[in-house]
Amino acid sequence: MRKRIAELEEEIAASSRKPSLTDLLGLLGSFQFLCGDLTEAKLSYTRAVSLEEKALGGGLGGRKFAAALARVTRQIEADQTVASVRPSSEVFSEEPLVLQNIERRDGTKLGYIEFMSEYADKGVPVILTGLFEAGMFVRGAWSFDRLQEELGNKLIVPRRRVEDSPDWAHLEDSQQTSLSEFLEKISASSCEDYIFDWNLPGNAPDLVDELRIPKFFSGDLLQHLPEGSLYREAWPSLFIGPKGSRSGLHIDAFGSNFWMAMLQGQKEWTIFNREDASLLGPSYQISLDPTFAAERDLAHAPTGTSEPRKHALWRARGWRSLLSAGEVTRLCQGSPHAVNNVTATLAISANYIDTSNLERALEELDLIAAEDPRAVCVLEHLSRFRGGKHDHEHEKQLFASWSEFKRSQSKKSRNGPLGSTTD
Ligand SMILES: O=C(O)CCC(=O)C(=O)O
Ligand SMILES: [Fe+2]
Repeated sequence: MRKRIAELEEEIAASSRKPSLTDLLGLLGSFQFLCGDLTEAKLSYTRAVSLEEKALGGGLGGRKFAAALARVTRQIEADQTVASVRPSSEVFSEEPLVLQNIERRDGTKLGYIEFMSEYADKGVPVILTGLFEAGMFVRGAWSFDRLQEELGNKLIVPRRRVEDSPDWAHLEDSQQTSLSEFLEKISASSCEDYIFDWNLPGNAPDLVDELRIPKFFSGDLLQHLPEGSLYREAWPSLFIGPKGSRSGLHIDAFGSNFWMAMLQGQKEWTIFNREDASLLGPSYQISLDPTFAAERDLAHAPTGTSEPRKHALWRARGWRSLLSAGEVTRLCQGSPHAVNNVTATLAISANYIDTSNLERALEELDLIAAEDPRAVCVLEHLSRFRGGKHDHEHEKQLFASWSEFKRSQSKKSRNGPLGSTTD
């Protein structure tokens, strides 16, 4: 709450002009939201948004309060769901938290269409095996030694877990360090920092060139965007975590799907059903990407599947499994998840959009574009792919080379929307 008040103070200090009625309504909405007066906050934001819309005449950008209205609306819906399933007698239920294992499938035998219908469309996570052996990395999977050799002198700002942080996944920036120094510290187990989502295409283009993208993810629609667009060059990214480091419960941004390939060590993944996100006590006070009240319980009972539920929020259904070196996991948009590094780990991952999450991603991008002009272009380009079907083309090749992944998609985008191509 203090962070949000500080932001509001900054906004006021930076504004040299007299506030308009729209700004005043927006500000009033923010304070009502902070005080928990959600119905009133929604009314204030609704009025601010309708004044904004009148002033803008239908443009996509410059809608300062559209995201705020969406946040408070989501908060009201989530709170109603929690209230409807939480009679007070159940608050300290002793029922165990039961989570299923994430299903493992041989990635060399699973068809693209089955992958899309059984996992992507149903919101079910999966662990794919056999992809490393089949050549996902042209020169063999990367090791700590290889990274030390190739990237040792790169400077990186790792993240650090802060229990009460309102930030995404409870991670905040730590001290800058060289990769070499970081690797020394994690092998000596004297480190709480976590290299998290460090951009590889920009920092290690030669390494990325060795990567082959499995057919399950090669239909990434972000690759159809003009070169340099927001999100297009952001992934894959690198994760190096010491034993015991952790990312808190979160949902990935902009309605994106996610894959992670595990190069070294083991991570414990806990994933909740996306329909049950409200049961985990989300707060949308700071951002469209919520923090969760259930994070605290999860962080203190991260292993095993039979600890008692701390409260009825634990009715949420989900999965928990160890992801080991040589395996690749894939997660659907909207699924809350938390990850615990059981050993020191090395992994790469990407967020992406395909036909399974396009509609959802467009909804989120519309809200992001309201404030961020770079997202307007993403939204406009991706809207052209609406209505596309899962593309059988992806059955043909197990992997796309890195250059095919980047180039072929931009070539296709010149041919028009998915479904209108004849290939
Ligand atoms: O490996 C991790 O810590 C989780 C990564 C993750 O969930 C993300 O980047 O969104
Ligand atoms: Fe995530």
